[in-house]
Amino acid sequence: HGRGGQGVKHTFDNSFVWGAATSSYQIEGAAEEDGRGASIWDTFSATPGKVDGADTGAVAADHYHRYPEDIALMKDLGLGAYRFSIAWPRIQPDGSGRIEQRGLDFYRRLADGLLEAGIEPWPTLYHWDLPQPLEEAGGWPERDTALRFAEYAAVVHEALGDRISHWTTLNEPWCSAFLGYATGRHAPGRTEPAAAVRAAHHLLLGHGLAAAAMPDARVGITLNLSHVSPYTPDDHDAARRIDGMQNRLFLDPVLRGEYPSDVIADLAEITDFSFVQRDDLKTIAAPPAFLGVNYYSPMLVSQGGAGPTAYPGSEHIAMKDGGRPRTGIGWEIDPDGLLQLLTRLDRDYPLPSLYITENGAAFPEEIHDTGRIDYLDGHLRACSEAIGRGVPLHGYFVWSLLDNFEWAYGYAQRFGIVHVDYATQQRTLKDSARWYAEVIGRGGL
Ligand code: PNW
Repeated sequence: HGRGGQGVKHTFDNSFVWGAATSSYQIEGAAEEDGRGASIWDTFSATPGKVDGADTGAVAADHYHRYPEDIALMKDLGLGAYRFSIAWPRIQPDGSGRIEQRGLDFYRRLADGLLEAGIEPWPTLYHWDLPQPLEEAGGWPERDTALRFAEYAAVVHEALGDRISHWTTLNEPWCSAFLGYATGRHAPGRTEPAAAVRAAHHLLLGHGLAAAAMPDARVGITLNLSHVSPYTPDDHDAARRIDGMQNRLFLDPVLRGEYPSDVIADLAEITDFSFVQRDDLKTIAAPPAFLGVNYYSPMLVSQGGAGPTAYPGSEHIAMKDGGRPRTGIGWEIDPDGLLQLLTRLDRDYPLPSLYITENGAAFPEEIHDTGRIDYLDGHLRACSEAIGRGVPLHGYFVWSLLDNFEWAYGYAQRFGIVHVDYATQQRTLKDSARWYAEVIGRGGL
């Protein structure tokens, strides 16, 4: 600690990475092109009642065809880096074995176009589009899925390794495990708490095995973390539990090589962790090159919930309203929660470099999105403050570059700094994109 201090406010050094993020299923479309196989999100979004408006990612923002235009737009904004994800079913339509060259070629063209525009490509290997055949074999609750993921990672690394300097294995394994297998709000839509915990472990194992399968690569992982507070002084145990499931269940194995003992105890009636095999934690804890942090909103919790939640074993805990303003999707806005989270990470863990790999907001305004500018400005101030307090934060990616398929909300929720007219696929810069370009241009707020 000790860098900065009082005098240094809202400044980012020259090497700070200014980026924007997307993911494959949310923007690409072209779901049946060039040999792409089906993913769990194709299946899930085609199931009545799962996605608002019965929307699917079949066309999305048509980025698969429009990527040259999208790269040009990123260049105009002055982005230093672009975080995107690689669709596993484009590379291995069956989830293992056979490799689809046309899928690899697409990401090679994308990476080359970015490099030519002076933008660093930051691929994520898994942003939720599991090949459907692997779900049919049991999905992430099965250990074999982790082995298949490492096989896929090796294929992609072999093909693109010379172009990529920062790899991310997983995006938000909490969502994959607990929204996918506990609440069923996300694909594959299963509601099996014990399987969800196994999924969490096999996702983490997949991360570790993938990192080991990519020799000499700089490999990190992205977690969705939150700042969890008790609603009243009587709610400290509720906060401990939710912090355990949301944050420490993922942070501790990756950064310390162990599962938190209190979380294991909390889950005792659901699972005994016997799926953890010898050396798994060693594999998971191979030091990551960086930790990606996705932050949107804080959590305020109390005793007294009822029924199934995204937190197996914590069904008796309720999420409370902190009384702060909310974004269009209904998430509370609290930049201080990001500052608290970042300083807590620095205090409690041996940290590698940190990057905010997602932060942003959904608002209904089409072009004049002052709410989004305020949101981003507030959270960047929190980043700057954290850096001033010694947190090793080296970059920031806005979620999202483009309006896109917002999972269970479909196209109704728009996170883009660039507006997409889905009827014409026309892109229009929102005021927040112009604002962000100015921030990047001057290297800070
Ligand atoms: C993240 N939750 O998703 C994802 O990484 C993005 O793909 C997504 O578009 C973005 O945040 C905005 O939602 C989340 O319910 C989805 O806790 C849901 C939750 C958290 C993150």
